[in-house]
Amino acid sequence: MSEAVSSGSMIVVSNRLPFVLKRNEATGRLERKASAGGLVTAVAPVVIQGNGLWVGWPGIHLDDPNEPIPESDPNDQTPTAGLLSKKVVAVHVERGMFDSYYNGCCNGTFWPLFHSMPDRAVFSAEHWKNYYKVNQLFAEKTMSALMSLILEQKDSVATPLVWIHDYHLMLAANWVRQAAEEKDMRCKMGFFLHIPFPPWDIFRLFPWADEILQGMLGNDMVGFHIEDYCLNFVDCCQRRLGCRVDRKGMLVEHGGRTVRVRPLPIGIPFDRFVQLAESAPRVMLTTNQKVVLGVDRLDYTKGLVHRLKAFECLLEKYPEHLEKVTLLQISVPSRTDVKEYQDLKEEMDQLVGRINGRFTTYNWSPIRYIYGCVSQDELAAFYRDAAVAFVTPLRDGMNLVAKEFVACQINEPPGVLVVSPFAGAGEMMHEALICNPYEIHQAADVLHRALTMPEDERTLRMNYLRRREKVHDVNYWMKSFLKAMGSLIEEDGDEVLP
Ligand code: GDG
Repeated sequence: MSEAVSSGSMIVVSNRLPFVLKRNEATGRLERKASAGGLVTAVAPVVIQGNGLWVGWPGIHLDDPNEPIPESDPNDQTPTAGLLSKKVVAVHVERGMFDSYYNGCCNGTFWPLFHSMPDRAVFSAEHWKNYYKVNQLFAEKTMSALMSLILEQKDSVATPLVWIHDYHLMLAANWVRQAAEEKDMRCKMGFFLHIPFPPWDIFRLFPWADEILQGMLGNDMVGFHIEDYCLNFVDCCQRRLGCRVDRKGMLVEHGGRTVRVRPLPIGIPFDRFVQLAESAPRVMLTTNQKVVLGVDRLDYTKGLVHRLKAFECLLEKYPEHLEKVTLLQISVPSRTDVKEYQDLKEEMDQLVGRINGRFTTYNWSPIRYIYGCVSQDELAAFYRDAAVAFVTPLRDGMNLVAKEFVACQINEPPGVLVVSPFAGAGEMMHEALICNPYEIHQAADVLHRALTMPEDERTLRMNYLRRREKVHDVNYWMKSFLKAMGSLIEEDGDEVLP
């Protein structure tokens, strides 16, 4: 599939830049550390080709915020290699304020609340104040980026596009819009939420819910992974703000404007994962054992404790799997300075120890637990050689692991995807086995079914799953966004209206 092309230059605004800055201890110089995520892979080329800009936090607190951002290393092969430092706008935030905004409000409030886990959410006026201020800072930087872009391209007739990402920046749009209007500058604004948008009954718990909705409605288009999240959002706008809405057309009227709401399910760089799977060496445990694979950030939304218990239940209920099946769980450390995440790590360590202590024999342990990050090559090899991917979040916006697994399933006969219905991926990947992670016994039954599924059924299901993900890859997602914004240039050069 050809790459997406935007009619106007794009300014991407995200909490983090598409790379982080690290200080080289030996030289004292700043260096870029690349990020290899699918989002960056799809979006960076559009920003670079269209001479756009990227606004975000550089991942480091600098004593001198004017210290220049380094250019990429000449050997850099990643998608952001061509992103010149003059096209990068770093948002520097004072350490205490950043901590309150990021750990406090984003990860302590919005993350659990939007994943429908309100008991874990902390509502603090102080954190909210800092969230507000940081969003203002991002909006100011975005505004100056927009001005410089318009000055640079003053002869261009195309309207620039501002694309704001995720729950960190739900308030930024209105400030940008108002400033642009005051200065008589044209721009289109879009927002995409990578996590679920919760139902009204959960969302209304947030004390400053009006401001969030108004902030999101500052955009021309608001995108979510799936239709359910769109409908939740539309519902909240109607019930909380009293907006006129059109559920069928997914439109919300607010402040004399009509905002489009669209499901835009994210995809993965499918072909890149296939290539990785084709070239990655074998890394599996032993040839006569089946591997059930789990890959997640260590996060309470991912259902890791439930998963281990379901696997334990499988070994109890179906002893034929003893010494034949291993759960390989890769848990990437995440938000390690937050107590809840430290507690989860402790709970996982104990559970792995208890289950292994209970079942281990002299030549087999039921669980291999990696607390750390593996390389993309290794990851692709694990995806390729696993018999089952056991993707069981309690709640998840989409879940890219499920998609990456099917892309890497190039062996004949293939393995089986088991996915939770509470992930966006569970909603879209119809040929996977669906498993409710809260029902431990049923989850064990589904896992048994996956491990004993006949080859022809595995092949049939996997072929459909792979076909869908290949077509609906991350570049398709990028195009869908541009199309929803009326900014996609089709191959024949025409703009596609929303
Ligand atoms: C948010 C939403 C939504 C994991 N372990 C390793 C590794 N990974 C990579 C995977 C995958 C990514 O991390 C995880 O993506 P998920 O989608 O599963 O989850 P979140 O990080 O929570 O992402 C989510 C997503 O945004 C996109 O919109 O799907 O719902 O929560 O790409 O490959 N990569 C490497 N080593 C590892 O050990 N190299």
